[in-house]
Amino acid sequence: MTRHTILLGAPIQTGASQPGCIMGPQSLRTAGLAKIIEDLGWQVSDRGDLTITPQRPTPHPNAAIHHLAETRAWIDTVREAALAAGRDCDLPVFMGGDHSMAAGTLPAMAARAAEAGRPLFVLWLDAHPDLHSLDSTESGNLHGTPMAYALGLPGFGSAYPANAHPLDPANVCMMGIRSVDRAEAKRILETGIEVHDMRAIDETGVIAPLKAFLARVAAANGMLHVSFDVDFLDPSFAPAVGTTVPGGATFREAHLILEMVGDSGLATSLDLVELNPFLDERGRTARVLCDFTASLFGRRVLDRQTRSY
Ligand code: Z70
Ligand code: MN
Ligand code: MN
Ligand code: MN
Repeated sequence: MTRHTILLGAPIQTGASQPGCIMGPQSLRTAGLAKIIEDLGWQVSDRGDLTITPQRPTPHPNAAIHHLAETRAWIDTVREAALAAGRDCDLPVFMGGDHSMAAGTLPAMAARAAEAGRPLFVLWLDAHPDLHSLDSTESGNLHGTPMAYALGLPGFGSAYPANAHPLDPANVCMMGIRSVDRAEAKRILETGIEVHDMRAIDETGVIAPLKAFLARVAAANGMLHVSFDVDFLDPSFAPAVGTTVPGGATFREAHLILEMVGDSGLATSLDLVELNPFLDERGRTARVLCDFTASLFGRRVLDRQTRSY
């Protein structure tokens, strides 16, 4: 049976440090994302871009926070539309937008998994753990908060919607992490989240930890959400991101990860976030993201007779 994907644009940029992510979904479309997935045998529907209505500013005791009202409105809008897309296809692709989008997609996919009676697992590919709360963020950039919120951690008050389906930290696997603030490091220890920082990846490679994680997802009959932040990648070949952090994943590491996830057949949703086309060089970052998405959707250099995972 033909599998079906829905592309959904969330041109949110209020959570980032600088504007530009508003163009993310259009850049991915321009790079041919729909056709690339169609050519791999999938049925593709593009639901276009979500919008929010203008918001009145909301004050918050943490004065560093900016664009709280808009970001909150985006979270509500994204969550509802993401849940619908999750119900309506096999593997929705949420095209950001900055990573605050995941404060909508993660709870939506958790709700979707709860409906299906399955646990939700999350593969988090990012330079950052995004484990700030509204109380702890010092930059005030709300793209630094979605994972803490999705886990149901404290420090959000009622400024973000109540999270009815908090993620189990034991079901989260982070790779590529190389920029962690003090409050975030504390939360990594407290929650026990599996974090493969860049040093760990240099020491062990990506294959062993990813195989082990995918085996856990399969054993639990879990759903698997992949949240892909452009800054996971090394900025030398993926420059279109506001917060470049040196020492990112190589082209080959990222391909391998998404091919392995694709081979596993376990992925049930994907975020593509933080693409800032204003900072791109001749569309190369958008193209690279399309390549990695193709790997997840089954593109291979050669079919393999035997697979070791
Ligand atoms: C830092 C902060 C961040 C993404 C940058 C960085 C957060 N921890 N997240 N880019 N995706 O400002 O809170
Ligand atoms: Mn991020
Ligand atoms: Mn529910
Ligand atoms: Mn990041």
